[in-house]
Amino acid sequence: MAQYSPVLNVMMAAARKAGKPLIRDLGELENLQVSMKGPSDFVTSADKRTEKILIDELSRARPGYGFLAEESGAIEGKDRTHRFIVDPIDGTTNFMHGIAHFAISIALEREGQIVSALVYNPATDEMFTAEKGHGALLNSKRIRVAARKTLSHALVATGIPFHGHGDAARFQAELDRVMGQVSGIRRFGAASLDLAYVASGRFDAFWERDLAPWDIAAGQLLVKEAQGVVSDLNGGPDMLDQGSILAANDALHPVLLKVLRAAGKS
Ligand code: 2AM
Ligand code: CA
Repeated sequence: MAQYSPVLNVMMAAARKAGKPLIRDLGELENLQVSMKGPSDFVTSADKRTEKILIDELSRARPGYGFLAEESGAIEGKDRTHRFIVDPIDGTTNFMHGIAHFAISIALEREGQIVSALVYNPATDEMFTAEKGHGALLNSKRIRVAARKTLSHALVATGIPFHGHGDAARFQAELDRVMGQVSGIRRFGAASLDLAYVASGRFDAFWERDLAPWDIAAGQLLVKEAQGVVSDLNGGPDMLDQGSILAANDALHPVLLKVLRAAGKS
């Protein structure tokens, strides 16, 4: 088989096209930090422009496919069996602050299953891709989750509930439990990249709650195809519906799930 399926090539070309102007924007955002006006309108328009480029490019190549996208919501297509799940800028807060840790995330859902996925950070030009049954790649090189099996050696990423959202007390309880047992915790602020980093063995694990489907649709396939294990935080397969996720290798996943569940009961 060729390294990428035709549809993944289409997705990659769309992400690269939409990503180019974001690099220019990042430079502009560094200047905007010190202006009184602030970067928020600028970011909103970058977000909308990025999503428009992605939807235009993807629909040109695959007319009829539907969409679920952060800015536009659900767009029904003539073809009811396919839709793209799109996050134009995941890690918007980082982007707004001129921090080069954000990504375009695109997943293709076929008959309810995610079959192709990419997470692309334009600032580092790292393109993480996966196709169901064909493994995961970073810039065309095969990736695998880390082999580390001891929890006390693990570097674990998470997301902190935002002001006014989610359950801060539950997160505190989870963090307390996990922090006491692992080697370190990271909070980088872009769920799609956290999952891509688990898939490529940089992080040993990642958990977060209150996420939207477009934050995790692509990243969860990257982890699975990199031979990792992904579940919602009840241990089931309903990450996209529940908005919670735990990703790790097959040794650490059950151990961390137990720790997080115990925290819920404390
Ligand atoms: P976003 O940048 O596309 O909003 C960080 O914990 C993760 O949560 C990111 O993937 C981020 O995606 C998502 N998120 C969802 N709602 C958010 C909000 N109100 N503020 C910051 N991040 C949010
Ligand atoms: Ca997002």
